[in-house]
Amino acid sequence: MRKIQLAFPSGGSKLSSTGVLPPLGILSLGTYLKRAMPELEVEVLDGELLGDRTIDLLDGDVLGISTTGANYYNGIVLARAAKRKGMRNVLGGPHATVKHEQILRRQLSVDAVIRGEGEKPFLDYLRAMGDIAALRTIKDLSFREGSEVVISERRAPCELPPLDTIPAPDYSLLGDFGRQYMYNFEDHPYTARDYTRFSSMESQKGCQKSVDKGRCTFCARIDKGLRRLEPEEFWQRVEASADQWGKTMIWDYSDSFTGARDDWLLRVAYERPPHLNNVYLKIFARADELDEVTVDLLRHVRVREVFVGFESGDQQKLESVNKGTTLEQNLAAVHNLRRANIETYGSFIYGMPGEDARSLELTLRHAEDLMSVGQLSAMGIRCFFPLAGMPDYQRLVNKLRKDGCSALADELVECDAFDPVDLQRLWLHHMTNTSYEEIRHYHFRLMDAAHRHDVRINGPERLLLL
Ligand code: B12
Ligand code: SF4
Repeated sequence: MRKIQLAFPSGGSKLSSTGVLPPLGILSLGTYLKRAMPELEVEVLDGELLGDRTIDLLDGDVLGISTTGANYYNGIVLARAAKRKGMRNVLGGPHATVKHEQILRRQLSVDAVIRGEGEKPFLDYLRAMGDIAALRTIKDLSFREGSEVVISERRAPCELPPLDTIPAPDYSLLGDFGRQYMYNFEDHPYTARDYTRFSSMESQKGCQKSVDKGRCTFCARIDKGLRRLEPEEFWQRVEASADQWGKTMIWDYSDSFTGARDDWLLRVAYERPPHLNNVYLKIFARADELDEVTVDLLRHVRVREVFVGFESGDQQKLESVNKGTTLEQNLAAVHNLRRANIETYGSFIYGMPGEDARSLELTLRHAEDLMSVGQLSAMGIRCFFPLAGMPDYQRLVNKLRKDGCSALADELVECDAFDPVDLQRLWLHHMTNTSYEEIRHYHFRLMDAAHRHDVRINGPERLLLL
């Protein structure tokens, strides 16, 4: 084996970070493989940046494809093209982790699927390729052997490596295309605010809330437990990503940054190197964690923007998806953030279970209250997207059966993927008491309110994953 290529297919909504931040999952994977097998040529291809050109660039021995529920179909187009060129295809990422068996049964272009965190099992797979007995011993691997699909056992959370041992991503794996991200950043809103670099990292894997109170039913995350970088390693990685001559924004993808119940955040705040005074962070956090003390620590860490999932303005709807937050906590969170001069990016979902005109009205009012009390930089709102792996995907299957649509329910279970927009429409039809038209009507009203408050908001074209 001479060369391995890792691709993130395009798909889903185009956001301001699309084509500006490279895909961290396959960069991390590629860095790990290159370090373990230095003789191997490793290339990372971002379909969000390259579009249809990705296919022309396929020329390795193995293609690793990173899948979500939104980009899976484009991933299969890549896999078929790669197969025609004689490559071996391995899928990974959140979608393939859940639908591994169905994928291997239905897609002959796919040779194997790795479930969950890919670094170690992918390396083991590359080393064992062709040796069926060795392949069978690799945990978190599914592959086809003749007409049989072999599914190995899953790694227990305690078998996963400490985060500090997974190397920071090596951006040189992007080759010449790496420069394109910098050119695209010139049109990003952060450039107008004097940032000279925008980068991403992941300091924590897992979600403490799902450990303590169970997962939100609309969440499709695949990691278990909670692991973090040591604060010293955290700051070393921040420093390595920073532009020492300019102003840097780093988006930490940990979900949530403020979730740990111990003193991790305190240590991170305490150990901040004073010379990194022009490096700022954007993070994900939950409203119930953003009390005054925590927000003060965020200010010390130099967090500038916090992405908070408010989801709905109807308390009953929040409870129906096991969100674990209250409307009062939402208001307190934006208030505390504002006092610390930290902006909030507010995220909402239309089409909660049982959503109707009344709950949409409550969401509209709550969003207005949040804009009045807080310092909102923007709001992002989508229609509910039930993805395989979410508890709500199973809820939809159950409801379809109850509504007499058993064939459709079976198809959702047995398929390797379902068209994303059809899924959204099915959900609205069977799980809510509203319609896409009514949602659009409320969205236009919310857009008016956002414009009055001078808060950026997505247009209606982003409500569905068209
Ligand atoms: C950052 C992010 C984004 C960014 C991506 C920017 C970029 N260029 O990377 C943006 C904002 C654009 C985005 C968009 C979307 N996202 Co998003 N996003 C995330 C987030 C927060 C972090 C992802 C990440 O980089 N993690 C860090 C890396 C190191 O981990 P990783 O990506 O999971 O990769 C590891 C494993 O998955 C695996 N792996 C991944 N790929 C591969 C490939 C191979 C071959 C192998 C072997 C292994 C492997 O190994 C990797 C290393 O350990 C996750 C939630 C989370 N915290 O994971 C959601 C998440 C991935 N997103 C999700 C969704 C739904 C979306 C959207 C559909 C939203 C929308 N409505 O449009 C779009 C789809 C985009 C697309 N093209 O498919 C879901 C996916 C669920 C699913 N089943 O598909 C997640 C899990 C959120 C959630 N809670 O449900 N997203
Ligand atoms: S949506 Fe966020 S808080 Fe809820 S379970 Fe998923 S990662 Fe945790």
